[in-house]
Amino acid sequence: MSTTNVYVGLGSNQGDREGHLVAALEALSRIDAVAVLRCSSLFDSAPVGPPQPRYLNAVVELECGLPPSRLLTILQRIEQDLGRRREGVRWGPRPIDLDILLWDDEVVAEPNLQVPHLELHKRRFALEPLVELAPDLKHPVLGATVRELLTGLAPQDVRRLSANVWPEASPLVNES
Ligand code: A4P
Ligand code: MG
Repeated sequence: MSTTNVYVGLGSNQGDREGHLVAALEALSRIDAVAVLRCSSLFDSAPVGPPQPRYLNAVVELECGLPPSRLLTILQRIEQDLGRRREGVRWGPRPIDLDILLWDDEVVAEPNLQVPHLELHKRRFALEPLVELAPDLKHPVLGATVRELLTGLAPQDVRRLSANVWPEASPLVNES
């Protein structure tokens, strides 16, 4: 089975934010064709979009043997299982949001899935954790590395929390 390195962004700004991120990771690690390779630190970030509580964000690196559309379906099921309801508010508050940020150096352009994520290069809350994991990754459309994209961004309120806030039992424990 051929596998791909995939980067998934996690965000939560409702309820037990940390608990939701950990639960999402645990759900991902239970999927046969997915291996969780590495996790970033946690980042506390001001919301982008309408007024709402602050987010907890992170990025994980997966090894994935599934096609992109299949992983998207799985991510959406995990979001639902963790209480996500789609209420039509774009960028509104949510217990968990799982976005596919990068799929190796591939470009995916399907009606319901665009990778790289269309907002990735504008978002410090996604780029900061991604740069922590893989600063030299190239954005396959823009041609710049994720570190370069981050350097060019306007300041946003994104605060790195200590790397070891993940609970000990969690597969999210950062090995760095
Ligand atoms: N979709 C297309 N491409 C992708 C992709 N690469 N990954 C489609 C995941 N989904 C993708 O998403 C809407 C549709 O996007 C999905 O049906 C899927 O087919 P959604 O999760 O239902 O709705 P959404 O999340 O409200 O919309 P959107 O545009 O995906 O929002 P984002 O980009 O997820 O932003 N501020 C901070 N500080 N931290 C955050 O994490 N997150 C958001 C949500 C807003 N503000 C934030 C944060
Ligand atoms: Mg989303």
